[in-house]
Amino acid sequence: MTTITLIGAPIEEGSGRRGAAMGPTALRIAGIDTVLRELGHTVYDEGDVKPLPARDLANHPGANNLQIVAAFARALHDSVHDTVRKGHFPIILGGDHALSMGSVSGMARYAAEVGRPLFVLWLDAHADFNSPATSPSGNMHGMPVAFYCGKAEFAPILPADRPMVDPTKVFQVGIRSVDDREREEIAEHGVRVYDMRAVDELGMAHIMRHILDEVRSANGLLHVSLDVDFMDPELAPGVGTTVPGGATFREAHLIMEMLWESDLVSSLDVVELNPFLDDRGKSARVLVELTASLFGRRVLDRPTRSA
Ligand code: 4U7
Ligand code: MN
Ligand code: MN
Ligand code: MN
Repeated sequence: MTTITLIGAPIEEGSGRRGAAMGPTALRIAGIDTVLRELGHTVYDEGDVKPLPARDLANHPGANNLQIVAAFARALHDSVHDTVRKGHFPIILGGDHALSMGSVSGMARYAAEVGRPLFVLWLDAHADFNSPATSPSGNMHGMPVAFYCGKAEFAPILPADRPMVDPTKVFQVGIRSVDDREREEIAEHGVRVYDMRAVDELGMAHIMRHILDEVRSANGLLHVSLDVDFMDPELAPGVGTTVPGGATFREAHLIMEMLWESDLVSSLDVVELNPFLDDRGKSARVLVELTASLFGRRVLDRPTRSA
């Protein structure tokens, strides 16, 4: 069984609209701690991280709300790193996707310390590989992947010596909305993209086996980042950036079940939930169900993971 620490990150300033700051509260109200305890895990809730506005950073024209985004990234970097060093599994309750600048960087620091490669499974409609120079919106929730891979110019949000993630160890699944400059960038840097067409053609099980085999044979750590808009808007409408044609209920659950059986996952972001846009708590509940599947809930016993 796993010892889990929940870390709330009520940031919405990366998203260009209000509401995602209520995400951590909605996930708690939907019972994320209870379902994990019912599965036999030990769960601590750290409450929400306290951002200290990053007044050392100047306003940046291509990076909206840079100071507050940086403040959350710094706080999360430290708190995720401390959590994983204690041997706990961090679950970051978002908050918009800019928070992954901090959570993934904190995991990258830990991975460097223990001498293992960090892989990222990015479940999203979007590639989130913009930077202040390429973003059509300036919204930093569209930039975390470029940030933690170190493949674009950013203001000094984290210390200059921070470990980067190798973009060829980032697997993106569910992608269906990519900006023109972003498309060039992800190809140039070798990000491993399984777009929705690949999901249609290959099937989710095939894609996941492929990814998990690679992580396992490299003895890697695996960080999972789940953006609500990965799922189809019919299933999860509580997000500001819905894109039609997303993952189904079963596709999303299959991923989580295979991740549990793999025993490879080290950390999880649950991001972009906007309860203000949700339909009677539907999306929050789906996210809690998916988290339960990632932590061992299943229909029948299967002859795999012993834990
Ligand atoms: B999310 C966008 F232009 N690419 O950069 C941008 F389409 O975390 C959207 O995946 C980014 O929800 C979406 O603003 C960020 C836009
Ligand atoms: Mn995203
Ligand atoms: Mn998205
Ligand atoms: Mn294959």
